[in-house]
Amino acid sequence: MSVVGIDVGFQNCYIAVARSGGIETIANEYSDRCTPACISLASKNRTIGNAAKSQIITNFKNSIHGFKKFHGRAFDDPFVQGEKPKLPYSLHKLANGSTGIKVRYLDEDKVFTIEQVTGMLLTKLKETSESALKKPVVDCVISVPSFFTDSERRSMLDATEIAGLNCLRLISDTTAVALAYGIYKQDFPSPEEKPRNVVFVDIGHLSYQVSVTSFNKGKLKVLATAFDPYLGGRNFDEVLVDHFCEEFRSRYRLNVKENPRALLRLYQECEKLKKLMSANSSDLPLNIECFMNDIDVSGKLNRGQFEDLCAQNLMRIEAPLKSVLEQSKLSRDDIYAVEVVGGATRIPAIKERISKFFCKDINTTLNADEAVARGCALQCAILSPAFKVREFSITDVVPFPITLRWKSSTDDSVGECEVFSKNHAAPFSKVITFHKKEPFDLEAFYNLPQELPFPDNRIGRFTIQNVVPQPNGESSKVKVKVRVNVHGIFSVSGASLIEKHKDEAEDVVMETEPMVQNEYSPEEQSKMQVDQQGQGEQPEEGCNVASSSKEGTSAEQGTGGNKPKAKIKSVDLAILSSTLRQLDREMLKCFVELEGKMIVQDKLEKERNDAKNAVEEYVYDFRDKLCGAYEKLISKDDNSKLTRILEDTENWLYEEGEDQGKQVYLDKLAELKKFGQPVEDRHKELEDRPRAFDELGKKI
Ligand code: ATP
Ligand code: K
Ligand code: MG
Repeated sequence: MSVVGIDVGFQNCYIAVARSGGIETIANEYSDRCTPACISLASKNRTIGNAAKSQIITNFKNSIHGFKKFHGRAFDDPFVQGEKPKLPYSLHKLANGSTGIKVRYLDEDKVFTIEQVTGMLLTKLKETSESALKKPVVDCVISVPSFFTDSERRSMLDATEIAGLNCLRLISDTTAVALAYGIYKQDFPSPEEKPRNVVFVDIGHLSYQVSVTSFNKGKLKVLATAFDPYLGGRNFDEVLVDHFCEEFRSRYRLNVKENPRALLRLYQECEKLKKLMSANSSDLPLNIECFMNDIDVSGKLNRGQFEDLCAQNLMRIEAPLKSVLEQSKLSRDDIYAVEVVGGATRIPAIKERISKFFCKDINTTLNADEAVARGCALQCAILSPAFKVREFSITDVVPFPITLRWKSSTDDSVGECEVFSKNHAAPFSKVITFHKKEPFDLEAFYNLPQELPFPDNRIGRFTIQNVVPQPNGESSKVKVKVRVNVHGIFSVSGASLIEKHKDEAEDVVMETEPMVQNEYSPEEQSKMQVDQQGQGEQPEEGCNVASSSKEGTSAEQGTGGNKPKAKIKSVDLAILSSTLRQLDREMLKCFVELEGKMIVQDKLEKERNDAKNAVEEYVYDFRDKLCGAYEKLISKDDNSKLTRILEDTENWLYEEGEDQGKQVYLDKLAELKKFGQPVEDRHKELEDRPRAFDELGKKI
């Protein structure tokens, strides 16, 4: 079984694998450990990663980047609408209201769902892992921002399925970093001692995330998370772009924002300038040749000026830091260390703000780019039976409180219960008891919409089916199991009806329970019985995905099994779930198939191109030799005859041979070799002869 962790960044993706020697970040075919989150579509194939990034400007309408935040989002979402004018490619509203991406592919207009697009990226990352590990990769752990909501997480999981991956866990970026930080440390306080609290900060290209995590020997527990989902390196690029757009308008009369290609180039140059400024405080130049209307542009800026321009962004650094301290009720003195990762934390002004806030030096002991991927690989290793890792328990938090709502079956009232509070431990399951005579709906939603980086606070509707009254006409006791699973996704994972049998004595325990009423009305809400399955410290899942087989647990388990079992029979009830913007399962199957077809198409196109390149290379190589090594081996006539054949082939490659099938090129190469091989053989023979003499000489 492969053990792979993937950091799917808004801009940059990293892969780490566990090998016997430990965790290693792996490089792609460009010897680059970073694979850009970029996909370029064309008339014959798609390119993904580094090759796609280099096409961002030439093929700008069909090069997709910056798409991670479209997961689980409605097309009408204000964030999506805000991004639309900034994007060189087009967005498209899908039938279910989700965000699709419209491109030209295989000479047709095509709309891809966001799951398909991320699926393409994951296909590439899967292939990269497979060539590093030299075996198929299926199981993996993937990181998501800690503030991803249910629909975003489900959408990401669908993308992994499209790429043929089996995601064992979606883990928060900052939790992955905490794991990478903690697993090898030997000096944590023992479990009964006061834990060691560490703050983790990850500022990437799009987002800013903070967590405060407590460590004891063998375990980590996230205490709180906070975030600014729309503050990242990109905001700092934008400030520079705006600054130079203004400058170029007055100095060169150029309207850069009207020219997508020029704007993309300016973004790239500004990002480079920003990175240079992290290491250099003097004036730095920005030069772009032939920028627009054949005009060369230039400008300069220093770090001080840059920081002035970015004052608004820098002011936003403090709030999430303050928030995690408030939420965890810790003071600055309780914080043992502050560890920062993510590319944008290299900006000196950002580091200064963080350090100033905590009144301590910040640590950069972790690899800022690779820590998330390494943490993911470690989590995958922990989950993998094939890999031996140190025992380490990971408890994450629920970032947004979740509430269930249901209608009364007797009147118009509505019942509500917050089933997971903010920063509740996750993964976690709970059992809630209802008294019902008929099937009923539970609606799950995030009850603090103002905290949500998302305008839609719905999670989904869960219908508990097949509920019937007791034989005597009374309401039945229905136990509903709700949980936040290993991916941080909420679900109603099981329901059972408790049957009482006539001939048996009344179940006293049940009678004395606080809620023998027919149903929960809002007033009775406080009496709502929420049985927590004792797993605060030790999540039931134990981070083990296989435990999904525990779905539909019987009621006894939920109530501690303290009742005489013989009197109660529990019948599992079917649950119909419909979650927000869930991709249709049949559709998902189609996408899996389609991805497979595109992979084949890319492979065929690559083989075709390789065959064409082989012809081209042969022509150049042979021509060189005709003027060099082969010159003395053949007559002048033969030489000019061969030269002509090569010239014809070269012309053919530019004309009707420009776009042929693979076989045509293979045939062409074979034909050329018919002429070339005899010469090559003679050359080889002549080369070998003196060598043979030499070797003979040595023996004598
Ligand atoms: P996200 O975590 O938001 O999904 P990501 O993981 O793709 O995004 P990172 O790779 O962590 O993001 O960081 C990329 C950002 O860091 C870019 O904005 C990049 O310009 C910036 N960055 C990288 N190096 C430096 C540097 N030396 N100075 C300033 N910024 C830098
Ligand atoms: K990254
Ligand atoms: Mg990141």
